Amino acid sequence: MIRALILGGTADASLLAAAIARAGIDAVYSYGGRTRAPADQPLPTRIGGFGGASGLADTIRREGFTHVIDATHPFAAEMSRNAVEACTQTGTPLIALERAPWEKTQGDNWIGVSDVDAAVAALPESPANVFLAIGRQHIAPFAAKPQHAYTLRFVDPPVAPLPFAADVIVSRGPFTLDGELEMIRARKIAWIVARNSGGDGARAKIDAARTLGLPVIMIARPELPERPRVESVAEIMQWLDHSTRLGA
Ligand code: 3Y8
Ligand code: NAP
Repeated sequence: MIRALILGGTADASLLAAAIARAGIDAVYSYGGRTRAPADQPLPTRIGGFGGASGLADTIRREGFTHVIDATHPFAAEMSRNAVEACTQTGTPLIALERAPWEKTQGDNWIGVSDVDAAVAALPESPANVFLAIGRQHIAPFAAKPQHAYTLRFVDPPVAPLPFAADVIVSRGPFTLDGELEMIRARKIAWIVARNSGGDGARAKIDAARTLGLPVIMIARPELPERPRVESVAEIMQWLDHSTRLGA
């Protein structure tokens, strides 16, 4: 009998939760607890960390999970690493639902960097209007270049003082091309810093940058350990169905 743990927190994870609920599969949806009011899910939901890989392994044993689906974000590297370790420790089948990275296309002006520090280094020295579309958790390094006029975008209003002067847009996304074009034009944004998240929820700013011929400093995804990965909900449902037939 399947009892699945979904490590969620993304648009794809929400689509997966709906499919699993429709199929009547016993499952629990897990949020990391990063936002004040995460979207409701059609499954029993837990919020907060497990306490590292060992805590996740204990949860798998205690709750009797037979399958783990890592549907977290490509930049949620620690969670993904812990899932690989915990599922190895407990011998639990694991699969990742991971969308493909965005590919540079005709007209894109991308500056590829490996991490946030390299993104700061890639910004010009002369003052510019810069849009940091990388959330709340990793903005501190930009304090090294306070000469820029920064626009940030958070899911929730900031609770702590910002490490540098900035204007904060509070918006959860998914975002639209028209909305991004309007915001970028209104603020005369000249540089955009983004992560290569993939998916549709965050890509409107990339399309807007191409339309306006703006440079995008694109932060590459972190390396993740090997684990089975698919890009569609349908493939996850086949994986679960296959496990059922094998009596896993
Ligand atoms: C808590 C769940 C849905 C899910 C929506 C997707 C799309 C919109 C785009 C920009 C980029 C960013 C950020 C972003 C996007 C979707 C998706 C996606 C990027 C929620 C959610 C949770 C989070 C956590 C949050 C992070 C932050 C990152 C904002 C819910 C809304 C920048 C990623 O304030 C914080 O602490 C926020 C933290 C991790 C990255 C960061 O380091 O700040 N996501 N985002 C999940 C949990 O607790 O487990 O609140 O309902 C989910 C979504 N965020 O149902 O349609 O699927 O990617 N999320 C990035 O791409 O760089 C915004 O502004 O252009
Ligand atoms: P992270 O840095 O990889 O994980 C840090 C710790 O947060 C994990 O070790 C775990 O704590 C806890 N955690 C993370 N995701 C969890 C989940 N789904 N359920 C339970 N605990 C979780 O994670 P992150 O980048 O902060 O992302 C947190 C959440 O936001 C994830 O659900 C992710 O899908 C979502 N999200 C992230 C981004 C992004 O840009 N990173 C974008 C969109 C959505 P313990 O070690 O205590 O178990």
